[in-house]
Amino acid sequence: MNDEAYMRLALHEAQRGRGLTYRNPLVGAVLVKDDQVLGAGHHVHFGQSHAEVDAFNQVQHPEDVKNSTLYVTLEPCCHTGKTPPCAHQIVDWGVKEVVVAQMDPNPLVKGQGISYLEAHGVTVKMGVLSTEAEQLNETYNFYYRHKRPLVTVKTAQSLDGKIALPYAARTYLTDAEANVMIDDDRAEQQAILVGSQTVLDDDPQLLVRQPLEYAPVRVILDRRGRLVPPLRLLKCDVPIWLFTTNCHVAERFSAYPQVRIFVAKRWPVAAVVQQLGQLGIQSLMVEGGAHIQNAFLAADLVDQLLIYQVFEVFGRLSLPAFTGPEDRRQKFSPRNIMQVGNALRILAGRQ
Ligand code: AOF
Ligand code: ZN
Repeated sequence: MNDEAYMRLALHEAQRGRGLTYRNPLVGAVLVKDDQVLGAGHHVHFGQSHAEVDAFNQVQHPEDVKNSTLYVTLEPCCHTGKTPPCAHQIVDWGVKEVVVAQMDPNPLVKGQGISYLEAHGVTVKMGVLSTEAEQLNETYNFYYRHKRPLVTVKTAQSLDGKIALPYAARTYLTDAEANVMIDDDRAEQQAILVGSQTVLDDDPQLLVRQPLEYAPVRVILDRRGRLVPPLRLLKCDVPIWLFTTNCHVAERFSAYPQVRIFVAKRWPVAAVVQQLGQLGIQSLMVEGGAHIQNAFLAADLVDQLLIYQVFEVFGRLSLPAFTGPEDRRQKFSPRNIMQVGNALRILAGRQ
């Protein structure tokens, strides 16, 4: 078999970590000698074995690894994180050649893993199926390249772009089937953000129905400090990060250890996104309301739009998906379009 075939196997292995690696990438590795697979592995879980080590652990006779070729979807690490550096172990095992799909954009690695291997006599071949490997960890790559989370603005809207009927307490647009998909979309995020008006109007919980080891952090933008307990948000322990300019807010929430308050003189959305990035958040879904969504557009911070379009027309007095003082025309390209329940689910990416 050729390099691409073994790398495809490594990419396939990587998928086995889906949903378990949290802020770490999905990584797969295959050890090969004399056209025989000695072992295949994946990054098992956040804080646990990296793919290279998992592959090594699958090998029946570890002495066979000497002079073998390692196919790995991400550059081997060279730092001590929660596990020891893979590059050092690869050299110790006597691997002859390492074929890498993608460089690790994490500044702790970023080429240093490759340099270490080469400096210790290991041949390194780069770029085999790099596009496929990049796609596997889109958010991880985006986060380290742009130093901020990938922002997705999600709306459920009518054909005329409205999100709520006038004077209604709460407008339900999507049906049960679409809501399951919306829940899956949420589950893939590390944080979800809404404004205080949405909390006041809907009293949402912002939870994911399926049990998750790392539920998305609930980010609330309450710049004026209008929210006061009790709130349904406070009924569970999933972290809430509340951004406000009102220094009295902290006292109000002192009985709720899951609430972390961020106080500053101003919180433009760009500063919130920056702060979330500093806290390690790689993906953020903005779920309303209309003013906040518009503020993200105006700040040029919408990387993806996720629209659930239902086949209804609401009319002129209903609330549009984006409202605010600033207008901005921005082009998006379709990434994925499908019908789910009563809605057309449109994922569009920034052009
Ligand atoms: C690899 N192989 O399978 C993965 C790598 O805290 P740690 O020790 O788990 O290190 C996490 C970092 O290691 C992560 O941010 C990324 O740079 C790299 N991930 N590297 O050689 C793997 N998952
Ligand atoms: Zn590693």
